[in-house]
Amino acid sequence: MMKTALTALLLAAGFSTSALADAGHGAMAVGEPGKKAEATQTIRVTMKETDDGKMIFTPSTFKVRKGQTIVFAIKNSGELDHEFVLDEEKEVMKHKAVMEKFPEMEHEDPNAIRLAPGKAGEVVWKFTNDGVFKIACLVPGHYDAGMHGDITVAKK
Ligand SMILES: [Cu+2]
Repeated sequence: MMKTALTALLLAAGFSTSALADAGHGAMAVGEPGKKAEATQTIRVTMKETDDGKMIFTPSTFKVRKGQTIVFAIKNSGELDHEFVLDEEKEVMKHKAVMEKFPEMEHEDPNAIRLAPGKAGEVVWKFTNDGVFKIACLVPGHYDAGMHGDITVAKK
């Protein structure tokens, strides 16, 4: 998405431009886009709906180390579109609120991927800070149906 369009959406949703600046790339608490050649681990993640009405990531908890570059190899095994968004919790919750107002909003960010049913893709990410971060699907209703998880980044 073009930055001007995103700014307009965020302003319409009641967010300040400083909130947008906080979300700027290059200084994200969760880390930065990784280079696949530097990846030390590939983690396979499946996204799907369950028979009892939940939506899940499998697995939904992850442990990595600060400084590691991870390839998340993501498969949508469900019957609906799903997305994998990687960020710190406060950014995930801000983004979730925007998505609820603008469900058609698309992500073109390196920390996120949206996949149609049956599709697979990758997010390559370098974790530059320790802490606990989130993965989430921000298609409206999906987070609340269970579609989120935690990534714990340990100090070296
Ligand atoms: Cu979803």
